[in-house]
Amino acid sequence: GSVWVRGGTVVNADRQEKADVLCVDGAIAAVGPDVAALVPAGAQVIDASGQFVMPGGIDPHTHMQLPFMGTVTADDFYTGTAAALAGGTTSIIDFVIPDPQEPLLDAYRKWRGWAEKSAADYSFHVAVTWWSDSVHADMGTLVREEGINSFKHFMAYKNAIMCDDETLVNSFKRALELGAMPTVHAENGELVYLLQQEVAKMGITGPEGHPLARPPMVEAEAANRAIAIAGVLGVPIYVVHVSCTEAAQAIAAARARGQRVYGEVLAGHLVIDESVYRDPDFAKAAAHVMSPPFRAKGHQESLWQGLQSGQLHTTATDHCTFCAAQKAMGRDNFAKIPNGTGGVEERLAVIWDAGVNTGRLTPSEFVAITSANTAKLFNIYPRKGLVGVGADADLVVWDPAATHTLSVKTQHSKGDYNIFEGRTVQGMPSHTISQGVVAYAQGDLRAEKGKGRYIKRPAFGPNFDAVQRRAATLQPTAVVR
Ligand code: DUC
Ligand code: ZN
Ligand code: ZN
Ligand code: ZN
Repeated sequence: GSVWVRGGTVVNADRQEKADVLCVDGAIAAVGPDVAALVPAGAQVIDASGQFVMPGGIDPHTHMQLPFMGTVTADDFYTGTAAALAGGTTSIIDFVIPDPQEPLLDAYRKWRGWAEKSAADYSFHVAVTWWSDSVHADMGTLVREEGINSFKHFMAYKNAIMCDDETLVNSFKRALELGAMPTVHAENGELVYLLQQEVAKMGITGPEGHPLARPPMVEAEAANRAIAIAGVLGVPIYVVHVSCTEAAQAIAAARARGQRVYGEVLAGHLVIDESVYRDPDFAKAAAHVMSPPFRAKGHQESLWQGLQSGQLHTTATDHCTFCAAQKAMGRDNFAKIPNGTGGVEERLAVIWDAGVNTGRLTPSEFVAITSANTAKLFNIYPRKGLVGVGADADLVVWDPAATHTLSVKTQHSKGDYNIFEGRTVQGMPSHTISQGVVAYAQGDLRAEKGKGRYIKRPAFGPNFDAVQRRAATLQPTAVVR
């Protein structure tokens, strides 16, 4: 089939132009001012006049169907990717999270099975939650045979999936050998564990205790430690969900020293502050429990400035929905509230409205931080992240005049709460095209179960040649200043 997106303004990370886009058999066949002569008979036509035509969003951080903290998230790979498509996001990178001692390849195969029902294209970061020779070997198999080029490390969640320094160091070194990107959830899990008990001793058992047990310095310590380890080894590093000024500063300082450090920001952290945890309604406060927590308002400006200055690179959601009944598991102890919030469907609209409409970001900068940068850092560019001939026909047709009030009542996610509830945004997708097929058209979601494909991401890491050279000369005593 073919789709002719007519009369819009094509926005890429590096250019904007008035152009039609012709999609044929899942790929972009032409981009230009006059593609009419190339359009096959019977092509579907979308009138994009007055609209922007951008690469579909890529959310580099989601957790569909995640078994976590004694329960499983509400959105599975079908409902979660369907919600993504409704919001203009055409690819996700989710996480395989092995239990400690579980072979990485076993966990990987399990997640591949769960993800078969995806409606949109997907890929995986694989978490390294423990260390052994078999983990070292499995990382090699995942990179060489399965198209995995990034490994996740949880520095929090003690007695569960937390990495100690031995695991971090060994896994980062292995990632360097393989040309893969290590990524970290940066929070000092020992401090969180201690502070959760201290806060409880003070008699605070409700969700207002959650941010008290996870202050910004807990995140900054872990970010600094991970960055230092990566710096000594000479491996690039990607810090997921940077939520506070102190962690953003750690990244900027390392980059100023010439280190390859990348930072991801969640849509929620850009616009929601910690006052939500003081809501007297347990359900509302608990619905916002995710880690790292929402912060005092001042941190939002640091995150925006990081994205504007290019010191922070990607935006994501950490989409990880739990319903009220699940959040109630922590009724008497905030530490037992399953951590996670939604957003895969709202990310683009929230960032457009709070970023582009306010003048913080240009439309091209918006494309960079919602799609192109992720494609580049995880080595799927320009197949993804670009409106260009030969790229996958994953597009969002964006109506900058459309307004919508975000709400649980209109969302497609199976979560029963919307952290952006009541926020009116201007700028919404009118159409989402996935693999050259219209998957969403003005309120009509046509997500198809199983249509999503597993996307392999070849190894290399940014500037991998230089990294390899550095690895070849790495001395055990080398210290990088
Ligand atoms: N944080 C969350 O809020 N949920 C899933 C995992 C995480 O790190
Ligand atoms: Zn090795
Ligand atoms: Zn995390
Ligand atoms: Zn996460």
